[in-house]
Amino acid sequence: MTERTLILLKPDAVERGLRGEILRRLEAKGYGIVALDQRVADADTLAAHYAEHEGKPFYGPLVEYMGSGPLVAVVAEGEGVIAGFRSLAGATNPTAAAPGSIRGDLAREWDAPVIQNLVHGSDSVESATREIGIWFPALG
Ligand code: YYY
Ligand code: MG
Repeated sequence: MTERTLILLKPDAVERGLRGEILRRLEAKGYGIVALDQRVADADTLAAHYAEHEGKPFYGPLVEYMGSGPLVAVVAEGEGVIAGFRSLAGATNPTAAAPGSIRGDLAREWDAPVIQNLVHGSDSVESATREIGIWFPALG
């Protein structure tokens, strides 16, 4: 089914100059880019985006880190893109992420905490709809 997903290239992806490499993988797979915007996320946006994680031990460091510098918000589109991008991204923990995945190939745990795992991708149709509405209200 053609669907849309919300992708974030996290501040570590921007700082390390990996935007092109990550977007290359997205496009090479055959997904389309509907919207793309680099910005510094404000606290309200991040609180809404990560509401499901509120109260977890990594929540505070996560939202603080995500607001610490520019990130790139992307809406991608394609057949099965929600699961497909999470497959491209790999497991949350960079050490567990398979070689060939964005996190498996490019993220590392020994000099950065797990919150710096380069990318976010929506995990369901409901999450994607909610998150696209947060980051790109005009598309919501
Ligand atoms: O969807 P995904 O990004 O793979 O993981 P989530 O379970 O939604 O967690 C969001 C974000 O929080 C994750 O990308 C890194 C961070 N995090 C963490 O630092 N430590 C954990 N044990 C779980 C998640
Ligand atoms: Mg998630």
